Amino acid sequence: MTDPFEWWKHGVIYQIYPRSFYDSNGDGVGDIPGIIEKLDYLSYLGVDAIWLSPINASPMYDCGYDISDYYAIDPVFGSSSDFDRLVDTAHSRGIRIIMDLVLNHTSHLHRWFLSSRSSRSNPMRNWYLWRDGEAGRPPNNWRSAFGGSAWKWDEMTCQYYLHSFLEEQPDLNWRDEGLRAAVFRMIRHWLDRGVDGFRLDVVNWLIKDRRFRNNQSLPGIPFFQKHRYDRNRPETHDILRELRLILDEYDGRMAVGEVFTLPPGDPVLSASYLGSGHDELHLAFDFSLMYRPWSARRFYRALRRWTNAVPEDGWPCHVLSNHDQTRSMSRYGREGDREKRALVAATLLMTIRGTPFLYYGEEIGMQGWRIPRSDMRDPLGKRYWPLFAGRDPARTPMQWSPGDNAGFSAGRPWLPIGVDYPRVNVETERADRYSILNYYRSLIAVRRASPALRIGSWEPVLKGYHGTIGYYRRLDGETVFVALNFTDKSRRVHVHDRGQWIVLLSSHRSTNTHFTSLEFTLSPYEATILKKIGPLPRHAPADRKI
Ligand code: ISL
Repeated sequence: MTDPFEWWKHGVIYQIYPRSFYDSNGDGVGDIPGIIEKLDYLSYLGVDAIWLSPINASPMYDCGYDISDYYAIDPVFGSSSDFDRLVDTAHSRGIRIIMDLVLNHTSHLHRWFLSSRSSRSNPMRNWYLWRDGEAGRPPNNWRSAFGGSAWKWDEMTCQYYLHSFLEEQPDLNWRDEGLRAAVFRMIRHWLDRGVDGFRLDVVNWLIKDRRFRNNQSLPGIPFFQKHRYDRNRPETHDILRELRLILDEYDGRMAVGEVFTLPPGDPVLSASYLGSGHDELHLAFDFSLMYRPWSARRFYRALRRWTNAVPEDGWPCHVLSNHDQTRSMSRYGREGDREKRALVAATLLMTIRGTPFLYYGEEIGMQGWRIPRSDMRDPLGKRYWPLFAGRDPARTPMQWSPGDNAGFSAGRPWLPIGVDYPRVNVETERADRYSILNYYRSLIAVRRASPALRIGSWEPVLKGYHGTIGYYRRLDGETVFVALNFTDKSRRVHVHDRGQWIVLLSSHRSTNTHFTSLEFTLSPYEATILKKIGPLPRHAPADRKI
């Protein structure tokens, strides 16, 4: 039986970057009424929940990851009542809402920071991290993730404040009881308004070393440092335990944390934020797959490590793309093989044990396109141009139709539309039986109908050698077998398991095709999901091959 309170285990979670989803009022920026209009589409796709990147009031120095009022909705996205309408309408369709919670920092224009900054004796002074410098230099060697020192000198009170990202994003001081209480009050506010869960931004950075010790940096390369004292401090777990107690007071609410690490990722660290599996985060992102090149062996190993790291009572989740990374189509793809690889990756994402997170546009095969400097909006891209294209390519507007502006907006879109929109768009793909969109939709439907795929065991048998991954998913009497060919060559599958199988879904075969063994040839880039329908009947020749 599916426990409705555990929807976050069973369901598919779809990430919406609100600026880019659908613009209902022609100002070029996606908005909440636009999301409401597209709930039909999300029901058609079959997702169970949506995670919204930040929609709170913000001066948008970091596209909303710099919040100036946690209680308000930014007018560019709509009103407070639009948000309530979104929650109600989504709920009436069985779609849950996950909000982004940015708790490591606020905007420099948040009233907490304005107070904190106003004087050394302000009651909110300690809500942020203020320090004296050392002989005219910053208090220590910590670096901002976006480059440069993480400390900013403030003339007003002649001290430095810490900012792990932009200087417009001062870090909060989670050791302060008053700050903690204020944040937890705000969290209850959104839970009371019916929000089903939260995605916690850089959750592993919340607490900093009490003594502000220097990080070790490599000689001669100060920007390459081990973040021992400004990230992953042990006290972070206390905060998560407190948060979990609050969430547990409500039915069916969840938290997923962004445990940010650089490549190659750190599954053991990510899993540590799940605690015992019951007392910290419900889910934690591990970016290993996102950081792996296209290789069955590398993917298999990353999955194995991640699966082994998750505590027995915990639950994994998987993600191939998000608003900070190059889209999977562009990352894994190779000219000519792009779409084929996308189907293999999609099949893996939707059939592996753990909750899949699907980034908007992946289901139609959107790619990242280089954005001209004059159109760039991401502060990182502007800072590092031309060395780094920034994060805008992964944030271009959703491609709805072959019409003007890909049907995203009646005005000028905030970012240019991907050049392939006449072909890669929802309307065209809905009508094409063989589109990526229809494949995703079928995958989600197959997953929904199969308890083994949703919550069954994961038993790998083809472990990435020769470019294939194959695994069983089992629950009670149900057995599913998934075979994935990562290569552009045919590959033979030999698994000794006699029985009758039917194809639930395949990138290359018709649904319901009958197999009498798991000995068959996978076409180049074939992804096939089989379901066992029983033993071989007595009269069938046991060695008949397909
Ligand atoms: O985006 C990155 C590099 O391309 C990452 O270093 C990113 O900063 C990291 O994943 C943390 O991301 C989160 O917090 C940031 C925000 O800019 C990102 O959009 C968000 O996902 C600061 O809030």
